[in-house]
Amino acid sequence: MDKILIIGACGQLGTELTLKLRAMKGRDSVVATDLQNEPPKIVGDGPYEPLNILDSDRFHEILSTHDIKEVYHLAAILSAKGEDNPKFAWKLNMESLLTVLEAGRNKVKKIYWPSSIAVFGKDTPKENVPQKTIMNPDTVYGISKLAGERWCEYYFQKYGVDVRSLRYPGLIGYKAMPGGGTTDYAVHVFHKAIARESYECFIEEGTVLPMMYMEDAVRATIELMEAPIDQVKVRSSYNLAAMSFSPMSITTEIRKHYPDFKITFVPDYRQKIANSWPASIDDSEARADWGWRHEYGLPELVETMIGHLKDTIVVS
Ligand code: NAD
Ligand code: AKB
Repeated sequence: MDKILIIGACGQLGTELTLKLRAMKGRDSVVATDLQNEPPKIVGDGPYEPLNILDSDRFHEILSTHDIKEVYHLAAILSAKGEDNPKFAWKLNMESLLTVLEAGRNKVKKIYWPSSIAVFGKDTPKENVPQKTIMNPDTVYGISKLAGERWCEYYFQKYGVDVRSLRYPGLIGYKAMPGGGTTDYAVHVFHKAIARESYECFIEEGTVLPMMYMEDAVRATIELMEAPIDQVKVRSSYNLAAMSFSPMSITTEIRKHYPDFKITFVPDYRQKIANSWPASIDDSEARADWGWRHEYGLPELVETMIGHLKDTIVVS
């Protein structure tokens, strides 16, 4: 079996993708890497190498040592954190992608690199955003994701690099905390409700954004990576969708389980980012090309998140 390398394996998505790929392909077939010297316990069961992906010599050393054939490159600075240090966000998000794409011209046979709804901006239609539309992102994160999509298509067209990509909505899971995005509120809100604490939400109550339960996102990723090559027709990045909701609509759903849950809305700089993103996405090309189907809507998401978190969070 071809060996897989995951870059950014200890993050919100990487944790769950590493666990799923190891369960499917065997723990020794999946080498997890991230900045830290030791992985957290949850991803600890299998090979792990510390890697700063800006160190391309170290990346190539790991590729050779483990004879890696597939790379999932997840390391990035996300939308909110990116605005603190735009130059560094650009450097990490772009340099690392080019390092990985170059490896795709040699030994690596297949690459996965995620894009985001952040590629869209305030000139993009708000509802049912089609695959091809006006983009004009407003954040350094969105600009880097859009440029990244262009690089992916370029490396596919020019060098035949088999790089595949999805434009994820906000991802919500219970195994790892989010790492500096605008949609992070949709994870934090569960932790507060279950701890019986009130939550001060940094996004306005009525702002609707596209979202997805992590299990759907991980399944979409693996399905795209395992699709026959002739079914992968979009070589920039596929639109991907499951549900859309606002802070108030997720609160209403959570209150079915925790009727006393209190939330206040104190928008900060992340509101402007949220305002620039669409409310809903048309993912019909992913559905037609490689059979994408989401499984979780808002009620299923809320029930599943609470079901998993309620025994692990201390009630205050
Ligand atoms: P995260 O911030 O939780 O995880 C990123 C990981 O990358 C972290 O563990 C971090 O330590 C690691 N990392 C940072 N700098 C690194 C470096 N120089 N070298 C190696 N590793 C480094 O992010 P995430 O939410 O897991 O996102 C993963 C990918 O999915 C990103 O590319 C992100 O843009 C994309 N994405 C995520 C979401 C979401 O809602 N989580 C939505 C759309 C797209
Ligand atoms: C963020 O909010 O930055 C991410 C994303 C949608 O890319 N969750």
